[in-house]
Amino acid sequence: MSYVQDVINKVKERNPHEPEFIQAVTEVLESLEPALERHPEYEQAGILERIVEPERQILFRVPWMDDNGKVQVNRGMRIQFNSAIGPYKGGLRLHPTVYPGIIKFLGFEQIFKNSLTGLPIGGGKGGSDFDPKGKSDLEIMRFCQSFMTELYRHVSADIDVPAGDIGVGGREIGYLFGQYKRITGLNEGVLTGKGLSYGGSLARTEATGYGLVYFVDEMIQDKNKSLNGARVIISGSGNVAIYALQKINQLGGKVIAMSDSTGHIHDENGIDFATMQKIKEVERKRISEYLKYFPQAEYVEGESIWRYPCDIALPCATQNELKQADAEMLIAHGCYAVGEGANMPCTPEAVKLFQENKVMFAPGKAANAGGVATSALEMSQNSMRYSWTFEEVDAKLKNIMVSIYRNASQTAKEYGHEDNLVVGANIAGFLKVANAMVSQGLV
Ligand code: NDP
Ligand code: 2IT
Repeated sequence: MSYVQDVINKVKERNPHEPEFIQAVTEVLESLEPALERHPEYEQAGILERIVEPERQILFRVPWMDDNGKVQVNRGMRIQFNSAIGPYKGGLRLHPTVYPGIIKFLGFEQIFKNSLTGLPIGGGKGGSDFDPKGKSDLEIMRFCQSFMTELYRHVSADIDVPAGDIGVGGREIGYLFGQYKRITGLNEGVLTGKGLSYGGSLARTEATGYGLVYFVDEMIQDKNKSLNGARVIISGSGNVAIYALQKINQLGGKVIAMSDSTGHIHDENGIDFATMQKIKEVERKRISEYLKYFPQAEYVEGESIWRYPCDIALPCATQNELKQADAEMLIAHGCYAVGEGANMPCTPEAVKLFQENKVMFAPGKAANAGGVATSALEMSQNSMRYSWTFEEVDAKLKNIMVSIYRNASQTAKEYGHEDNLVVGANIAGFLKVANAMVSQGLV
């Protein structure tokens, strides 16, 4: 049995109740075969066995009081996966589906994504099964303060730097930061995605969505296609989706459908950025509200958002949201490119179909790396006690996304898998981390 298959089998045996983690590990490890053939020293050094095992997993109780004076208890966690190339870095997710298997899949992906950015950041992820939906501002604050009251002892600007993910945006980062500072007295860059008046970076809010579109733009231009006039479907309407919408509109494309966890809207005239931002980011309402402003749009529940003819599909909501049947519909309708704004939004069956049908496919760990890359730029600015302008950060972000595309594309070619960005991104991200682990000895 090959080294890779042996390690995958062990991961399945040791993590039997964590299907998302097994899925992420299988996808990455299987694509590394060509790199491991060239580097037999990695097996001797146990690199794969070490890289699939988090360096540290912290699980804790998060008690908080709701507005009725009743005590509620959630489960909090932070998984510090790999620090070979820098401090642990990755978001916090607040969603009822969170359990260690989800955080481990996200933390594992984050190792390779962070490596691809070219910046010195290791991989980590955290979160809680707390459901922010329908909670008051004060409940969110009490939860965040309680979460940080445990987490503070495990994080710092040089140890582990959390940020946002599903359910965590500027408001939550603000409460978490305030509590960290109150407990430790340290005014340091322990979190990214902070408000602009207390250490946040310009363009961090926009970065993941913008970066996704910069990546996809570079990828399709390589095949002589253009965003100008392209018809695009974006799933989700959160942080990533909203700013992907804005950038697509700026570059001359048209977004014809977007969704939230309740349903989706469809409008062949193209979706308006300012209205979407107001409904979903400012007012935190349901996406169906969009029809109040644009009555010609339609609102649909219980049907796939991938059913409309489009050129480009950008899944930006959550893991495994785009399945085989969705991929079949997209291909039948002539979709030629898919860019993963979310982490692992396409199932392995869907990815296989895209590749077999020559649909250009941008995997999440490359295409959505603009968020964490800009977080690393926020860390740099915090260390320097300095702020770059929006244009400076945006230009750096664009350069980083183009470099990630070229690196993944070039690596795929070098290892005999031309046009396969899954193989290219995984190998390129892996080599840097593996070499750092070898250099640092058995730790
Ligand atoms: P948000 O919480 O801002 O938005 C999430 C969006 O997806 C919302 O519209 C939400 O709907 C929808 N959604 C969430 N869960 C489900 C579900 N189970 N079924 C259907 N719809 C769902 O999160 P982000 O935009 O930050 O994150 C989206 C994805 O992007 C995640 O996979 C995240 O890991 C990834 N990502 C985020 C980065 C960032 O910088 N924020 C960076 C890189 C990746 P509703 O409004 O109804 O809740
Ligand atoms: O999945 C991700 O890359 C994020 N949620 C962003 C992480 C970060 O540290 O900015």
